Amino acid sequence: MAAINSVTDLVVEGDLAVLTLNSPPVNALSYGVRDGLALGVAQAIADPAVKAVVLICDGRTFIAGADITEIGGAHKGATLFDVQSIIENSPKPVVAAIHGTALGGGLEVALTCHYRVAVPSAKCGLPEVNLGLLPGAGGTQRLPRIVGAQKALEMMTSGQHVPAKACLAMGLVDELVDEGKLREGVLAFASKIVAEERPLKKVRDLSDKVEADRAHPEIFAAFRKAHARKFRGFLAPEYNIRCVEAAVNLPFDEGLKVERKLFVELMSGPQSAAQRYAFFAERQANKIPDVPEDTPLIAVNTVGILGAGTMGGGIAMNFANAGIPVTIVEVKQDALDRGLATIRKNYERTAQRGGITAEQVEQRAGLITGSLDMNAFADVDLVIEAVFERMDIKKDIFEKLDAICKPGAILATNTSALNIDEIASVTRRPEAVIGMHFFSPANVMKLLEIVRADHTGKDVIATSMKLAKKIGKIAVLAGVTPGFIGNRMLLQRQREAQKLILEGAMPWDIDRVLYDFGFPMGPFAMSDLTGLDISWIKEKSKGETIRDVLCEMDRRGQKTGAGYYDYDEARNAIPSPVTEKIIQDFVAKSGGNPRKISDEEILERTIYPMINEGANILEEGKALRASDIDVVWENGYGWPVYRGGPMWYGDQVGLDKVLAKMKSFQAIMGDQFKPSALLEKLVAEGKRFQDVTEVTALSRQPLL
Ligand code: 3H9
Repeated sequence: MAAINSVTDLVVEGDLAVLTLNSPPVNALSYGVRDGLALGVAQAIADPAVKAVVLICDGRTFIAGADITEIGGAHKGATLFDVQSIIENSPKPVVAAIHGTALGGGLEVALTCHYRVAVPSAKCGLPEVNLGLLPGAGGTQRLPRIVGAQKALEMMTSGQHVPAKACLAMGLVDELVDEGKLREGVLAFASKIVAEERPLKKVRDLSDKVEADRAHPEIFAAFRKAHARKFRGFLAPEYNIRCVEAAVNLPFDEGLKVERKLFVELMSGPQSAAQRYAFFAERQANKIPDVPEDTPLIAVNTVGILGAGTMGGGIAMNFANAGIPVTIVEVKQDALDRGLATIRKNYERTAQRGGITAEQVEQRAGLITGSLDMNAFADVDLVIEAVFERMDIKKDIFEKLDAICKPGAILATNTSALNIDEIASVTRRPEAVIGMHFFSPANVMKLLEIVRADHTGKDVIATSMKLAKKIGKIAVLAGVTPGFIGNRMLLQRQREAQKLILEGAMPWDIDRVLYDFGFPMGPFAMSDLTGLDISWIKEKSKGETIRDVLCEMDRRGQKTGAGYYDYDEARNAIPSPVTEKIIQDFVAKSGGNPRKISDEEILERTIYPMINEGANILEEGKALRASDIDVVWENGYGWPVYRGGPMWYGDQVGLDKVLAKMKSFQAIMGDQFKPSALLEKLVAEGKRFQDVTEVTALSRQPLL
C-alpha cells in the first residue's frame, strides 16, 4: 500500500484503485484528508492500469462531514471544491463505499462520485442545519436532483440520518452490499461497472426530478407553513429551503452560486457560531477531568424503578426503548396498574403516529414489569427512586434499598432539589449513590442531570454518563446544590417574573418577551400548562400571592380551563381580564405603584440574574464548565440553541454589560442582584465564561 499522506493510502488491485482514508475519529474533511483525496484520485486517474477508483474509509465511519473545528477559520491546502471537481470530472468511474455515516461534506463528496455503495447499517444525511448551516459543497443542488425537492427539503431541514435501505429506495445509494463485507462488495461492484462499461453518472447532470418539481412551486410555501413552528427563530432552515428552490429553478452552476452566498452568510453569522458551539459543548459535557475515559464500567442489564407515577413511568420507558428490562415497584396495586396502563397508552400513541411498530409496542411494554414488593430489586444493577420530594421518605427508602440491593448495584435518586449527600448518608454504601435528575416528560426530554455527591464512586459516575447516552439522553454532571444547575437558575427567573407582575407588567408581556427571545413558551404559560397548584395546599393558602388567589378561584391552569390566561375551546391562551384585575387589586392592596415596564427591562431582569447564578454555580464548582450549564438550558429548559445557552449569551452580550446591569439592579432592588464574584473577576480581567477552562470542586481542581 502506498501512502499518499498520513491519512490516505492508495493501492491498485488488478484494474481497480482503492483509496482509503483513515483520519480518526470520524474521517472529517480536514485539510489533510482533502489533500489526500485530491492527490490520491489524481494519481489513480494518471495510472494507465486503473479502470475505476474506489473511495473507502477505515475506522467507524465514512466521512462524517467537513471538519467543524476548521469552519470559519483560515483556509489551508486543497479546497473541498477542488477535490469534488477532480472526482466528478474523472474520466474513470469513482465509487464511494459507505459504512457508518456519510454526513454533510462527506455525503457531498459521495454525491460527486459516479456511484455509491453502502452496507445496510450505513446512514446518509445533510445535518448542517443543526449547526446553523446549509450543505455548502454542492449538496443543496445535487440532492434534489436525485431525490426530488420534497425529500431534499425534509432531509436538509431536519438533518436526519437516513438508513441505507431508504437511501437505496430513493436512488441516493446504487447498491447495498453485505454487512461487514463492504470492501469485497464495492470491489465487485466496481469490477461490474467496468465490465459493463457503464457511463459516468454525474448527479449534476440529472434533470428529470427538478424539472418535474418546477411545475409545483407550491410545495415550498406548503413546506414553510407546515414547519413554521419548528423553524421559528432559526435562519438555517429557511436558507436551506431557498437553496432547494434554486436547485429547482436555476441551472446547476447558478444554483451553486446561491448556495455559496447563503452558506457564507450563515457561516459568519451569530446563529451558526452558537450552534457549532452547542455541538462541541454537548460532547465536552461527557468529559470529566478526574473520571478518565477508561474508568471501569458497571454492567447495567436490569433496572428497578421505585414509583409508577408520571416520572417513574417515563423513566422506565427510556430503558425499555433501549432494550433494558425494568421492574417498577409501587405501594398500591391501583397506582401500579395505572402507571403500567399509561406506559402502554404512550407507546400505542407513538405507534399510531407511526413512530414505532405494533410489534415494538409489545416488545417495549413487555420489558416493563410491575411489583408491589421492593425485594424485587434484589438483583437489579441500578435502582432509580422516583417518589415524592420529601427527605424523610427518601431516607427511609434508601435505608431499605441498602438492605435489599445486591452489592455493586447503583442506587440513584431522581430528586430535583434535595441534598443527595444526606440521602446517601443513611446507606452503608454512599459510593453507590448518585442523582439522576430526569426532566418531565422523562421519555421525551433530552436532558439528564447526573448529580455527583461527596462520596459517589468514579465507576458509578462513568457508568451513569455512558448509560445516559445509551438511552438517548444528553448528560451533564452537576454537584449537590439546591435545584442543581437548571432549577437553581430557573428560580432566579421565576422570582423576577413574579416580581415584575407586581411592578406593572402583565404575565402575557413577560411571556411574549421570552417567547420572542426564542423560548417555546414563557413562565406563565408554562405554569398554566403544568398546573398552578403543584405544591399548593388549599388549607394553607392565605391569598398571599397571585398564584394563591388564582388557585383559590379554581383557576389552576389549562386543566381547569383557566389560570393566568383564559382558554378557548381549542386551548388557545387569551390574556385574561380576570387575572389582570386580580393583579391590579393585589398591587393596590399592597400599596404598590405600577409603572410601564419596557421589554428590554423584562428581558434583562429575567435573564441576567440567571447568568449571574450560573456564574455562582461555576464558581462553587457545582458545574464543571460554563458550556455544561448551556447544555442544561438548551436541552432541559428550551433555551433557543441559536443563542447558545445563558453563559454563551452572556459572553456575546458582554460580561461587562451584564455586570453593570446587575449592579444597577442591586442598587435599586437589593442583594438578590448581588453580582457573582466570578463575574466581577472575569470582567476585571477582560475574560469571558468561555475562558474558564479549569474546573472546581466537582473534580477538585482550581478555578481559572
Ligand atoms: C459540513 O460538512 C459543511 C459542508 O456542507 C460544507 C463545507 C464547505 N468535525 O459525536 P461523537 C468529533 S458541516 C470535527 O461523540 P458518535 C466529535 O467532536 C459538518 N469533529 O461520536 C467527537 O470528538 P471528541 C456536517 C467532529 O459516534 C468525536 O468526533 N457533519 C466532527 O456519537 C466523536 O463524535 C455533521 O454535522 C466533525 N464533522 O457520532 C456531523 N464530527 O471525541 C457531525 C464528529 O473529542 N457529527 N467530531 O469529543 C456527528 O453527528 C457525530 O459525531 C457522528 C458520530 C454521527 C458522526
